Amino acid sequence: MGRMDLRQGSHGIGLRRLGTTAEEFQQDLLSSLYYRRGTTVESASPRDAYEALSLSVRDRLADRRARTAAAHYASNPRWVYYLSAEYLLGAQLEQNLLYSGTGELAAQAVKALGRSLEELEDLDIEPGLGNGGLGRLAACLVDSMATRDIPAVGYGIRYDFGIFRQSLENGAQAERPDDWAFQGNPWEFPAPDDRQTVHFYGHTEPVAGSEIRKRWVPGEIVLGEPSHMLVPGFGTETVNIVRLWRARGSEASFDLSRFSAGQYAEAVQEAVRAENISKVLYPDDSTELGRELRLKQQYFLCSCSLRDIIRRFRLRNENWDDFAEKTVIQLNDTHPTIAIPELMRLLVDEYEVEWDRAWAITRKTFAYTCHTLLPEALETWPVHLFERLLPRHLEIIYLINMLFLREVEQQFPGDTDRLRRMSIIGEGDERRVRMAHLAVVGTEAVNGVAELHSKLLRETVLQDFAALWPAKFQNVTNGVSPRRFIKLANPRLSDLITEGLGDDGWLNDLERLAGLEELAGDASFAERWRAVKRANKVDLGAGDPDSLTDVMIKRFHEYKRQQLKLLHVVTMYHRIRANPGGDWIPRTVLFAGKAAPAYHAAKNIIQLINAVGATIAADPVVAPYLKVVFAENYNVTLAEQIVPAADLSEQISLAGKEASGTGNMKLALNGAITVGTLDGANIEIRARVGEENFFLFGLDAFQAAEVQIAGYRPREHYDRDAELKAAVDAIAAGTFGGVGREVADSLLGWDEYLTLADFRSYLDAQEEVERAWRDPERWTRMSILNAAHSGFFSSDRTVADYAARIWRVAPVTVPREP
Ligand code: HBZ
Repeated sequence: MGRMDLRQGSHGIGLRRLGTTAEEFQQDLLSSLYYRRGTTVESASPRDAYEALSLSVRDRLADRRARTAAAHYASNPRWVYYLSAEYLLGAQLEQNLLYSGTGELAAQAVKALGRSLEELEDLDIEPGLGNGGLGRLAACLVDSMATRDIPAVGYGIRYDFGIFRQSLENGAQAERPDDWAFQGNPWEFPAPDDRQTVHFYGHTEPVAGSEIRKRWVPGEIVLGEPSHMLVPGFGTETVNIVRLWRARGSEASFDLSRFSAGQYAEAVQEAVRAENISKVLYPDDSTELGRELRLKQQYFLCSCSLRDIIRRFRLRNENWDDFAEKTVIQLNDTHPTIAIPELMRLLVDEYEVEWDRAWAITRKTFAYTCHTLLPEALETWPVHLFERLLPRHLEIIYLINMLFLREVEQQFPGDTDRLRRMSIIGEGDERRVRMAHLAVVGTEAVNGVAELHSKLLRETVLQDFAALWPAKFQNVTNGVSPRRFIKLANPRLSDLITEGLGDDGWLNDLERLAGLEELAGDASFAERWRAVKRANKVDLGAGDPDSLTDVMIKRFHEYKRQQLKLLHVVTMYHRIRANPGGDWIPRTVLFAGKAAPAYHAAKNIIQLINAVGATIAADPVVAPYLKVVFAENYNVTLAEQIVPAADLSEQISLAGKEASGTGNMKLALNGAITVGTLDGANIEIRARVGEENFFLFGLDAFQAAEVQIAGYRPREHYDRDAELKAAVDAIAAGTFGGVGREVADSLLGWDEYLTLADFRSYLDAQEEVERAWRDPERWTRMSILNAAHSGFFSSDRTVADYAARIWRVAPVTVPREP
């Protein structure tokens, strides 16, 4: 591969064109097996068959990839570079069969190997290179960028170990490493020619004749080796790439003399240290640990990617003044923010661009997306750590900060408090670099991920910055890929929608789902809609398919309030026990999600859920009506199975805490009805699907803030509400096991996320849920209308918004095969 991928396609080389008939596909599959796996039909293992199939499918995208690269090279377009420490791409085989249009051919061809497509799809391991929503958003956006023909590269880290594998041991979360590529990864193209060198530690030295430029003498040198995965667009010719960097020791990191002296461990220790940089994804999704290795990962990603971006720029351009015209770099949260001082360093120190000019280029090149409001998730790094690890970057940050504060001082003379608040360097017990401030100062645009989130960013966390640069702040509401989360995840519903709308054009024009509105009143269509949901529930096998399937699937975090759902479950348990003959609606409550391994309170909640579930399952009075299921190891693949089967979507975070949510969108698109607060994108979902098709409860963000300010006392709610008291007491008494005490103590003691304050309102909403459920026609209508009016939540629309308002890029059409 190397740099050829940019310069030319395969035309003129006289490559054999890949066939389009089942026989030809079969031929290709057999050659993959024979020549690339080195085995035969007779001795092929299932893994061999999977690999051979994957390679044959990948081949069918390679020609499109070559034409894409050629078209991009020829037009020298403006590029989008998406920098993200995480990508949750999901399984690749089924997606690439769909996007290459070879599903049918492949199904026939694998029969010749005596295998079924489903069996081979089960061997497809997903690269779990992300924690949650942020990583999955990156994957949806690269999908939609390709679908919208936007010249783009996603840059990330190729972790050896992705997000840990979760299992339950005695109902508690246990973690095992995720060696996802243990058996190889057929979807990846290594590109060793494009490897980069990354420096760490050391010191800086003045450069003769320059006040500003410095020479950085590093103390450690590491290699970054890229490989890429193909990112095909749907219904278009474009195939973009995600380029992932893996750390390697340089040749010099192997100490031959030590090895010869028998000191084997010492001989490789430097190489091991280097390779540790891309060894493992940090499994913490909302707290900042401030670990040195994490800052190393971040810099490693940024340094490799920027050099690669510059290499690509220089293939077709010479003048640095064109850089910001040809390049936009989107920072996925603050994790890649070190790219800002790194670009300054490259321009000023290495390319000898004058500081002011370099700063103008840098500021115009970057844009920053913020994904949180939680203060503990805003990254800061101790100055002393920076000084040791990235001494030159700290000097550059100081200079950026000085010039920035001068700008603030001009606008707000004498306002020293403001200067202190806005400084990139925070002065507390320990001086720290505030990455979000650096990200705002060094970019052209800053966006939140839902209307409310963007508003709260402007009015709270980044208020001072919004006052200084109001035009910089924007909203781009998140979205999800309708290909992965409807077409692939829910083939039955996809077929019904296509039939209802007359064609499958909705797959890349999702607002066309609105056409389902007129079918919502059609009894036979509604009947079939219900049958699809039921069949999906049978497939999932979580519980009685006629029960109300109530799902809460997301990372475990106190702000998301799985504990509120649990209080509801315990209350239902009490009610049924008190009145066994009541007209109860059977429910299956399905939880899935991981807790950060160090997040004790979240792990307690997992354990308590399982304990409550076990108690209910063992209770012959309650079990017929209520079942609690915890699905282990939540990941993209599992989401694709649960989402189509959901009736009720739990989106119950404390208002003002969930930046957007994207699971909420996936579920609404698949006809689940939301019970939720006015938080994140729930607000926009409700506005679109209609308030009568959404179960609203709880404080809004403003009220929640007022409650906190007034001094929140959870005990008042506990004392006032007998059912709440009974639920908390049962938990505290250890009725469901020992961890109950700790969970109850936290609820009664401080209840940071106002769970008790929202309890009664939540129960009222659940009663409304049950009223609606008792009327199947009403429920089905609500379900259809949720799907019909969620077309806005396609990531194709998200990407179109970024392209028009932030990136200002135009699509490049890739010509079809001649
Ligand atoms: O990003 C999520 C938000 O919580 C969610 O509301 C939003 O929809 C989604 C996409 O915009 N944030 C995350 O998933 N965050 C992380 O995974 C994370 C990972 C590492 C960190 C911090 C956060 O150091």
